[in-house]
Amino acid sequence: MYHELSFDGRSLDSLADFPAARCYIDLFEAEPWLRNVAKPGNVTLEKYFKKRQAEPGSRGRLLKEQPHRLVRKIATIRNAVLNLPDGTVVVWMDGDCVILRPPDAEFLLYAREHDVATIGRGESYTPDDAKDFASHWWLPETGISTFAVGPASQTLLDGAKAMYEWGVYQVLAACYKNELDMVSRSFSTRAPRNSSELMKWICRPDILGFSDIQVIWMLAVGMQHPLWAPGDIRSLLGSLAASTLQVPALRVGWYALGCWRVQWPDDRVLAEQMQTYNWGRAKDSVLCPGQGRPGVSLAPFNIFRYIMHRKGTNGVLPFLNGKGAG
Ligand SMILES: [Mn+2]
Repeated sequence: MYHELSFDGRSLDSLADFPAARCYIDLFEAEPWLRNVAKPGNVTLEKYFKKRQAEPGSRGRLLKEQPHRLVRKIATIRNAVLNLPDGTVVVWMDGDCVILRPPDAEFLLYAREHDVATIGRGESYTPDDAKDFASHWWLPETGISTFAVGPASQTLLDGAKAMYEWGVYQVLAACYKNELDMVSRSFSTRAPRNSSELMKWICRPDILGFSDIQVIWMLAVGMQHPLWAPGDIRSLLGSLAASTLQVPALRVGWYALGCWRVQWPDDRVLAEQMQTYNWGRAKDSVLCPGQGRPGVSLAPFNIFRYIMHRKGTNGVLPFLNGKGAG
């Protein structure tokens, strides 16, 4: 069990609440770099938000506490992925997830065959003319993510750490250095056709940022885009891009959460859970098993058969007010 007692300044006695855990890892002791990022007033983060908030139309959409909080999720996953034997499957579930079934052979096979896999959100985020690029525009919903431990997933998580420490800021600095003016207004729905257009896309405030969704997108999707091939963008991002690009063929998988009724019409457990499921923004962008395209790996099953990401309502952890952050 990961805990944050040293950061909270609380004693180990509090762990008596969780007697079932086999071992206890203090996240801030196991990942010492975390203290600096999670600390309010971090200089790099302050510089980032100062730049972003000066952009026209920033409308307070930048949550300043986001990196301090969400980096803990990345640090926890990284600690597991960097310390477990190769081939181990690490499953991340947000506190607003519920487990419907234990992982079985089908689930584990898919998870093991992909360095990283998360829920995919499809079409509504895909540029109008980029349907054939498919997953280059899918948005990860990282409430449920799996990692197959090995050099590729370990490099990915090192990249995620770097993104929080300096990478996101460095990318933004590169955006400004390129005089990509009107960064916040470049909401083209046309797919980038060259590295300069891709850079513009990547500078968008909804694409580049400190939510774990944005960080994982950048590393697992954005930087895997063919337009990142050796060229000016690569040199702009320096060692961050270089280290992630060195991962030979990061195997990215996507979990589907649509069409559950078609696939498992008699699944009562799932049907019951789905009645209370809050689709929210998901309803227009879910993918169904079997919707994969050439070069895109979409899991052959609905992830909700095993785990449901309830997005903001009580899951394995109750939220005090019944509402979480999603
Ligand atoms: Mn969640």
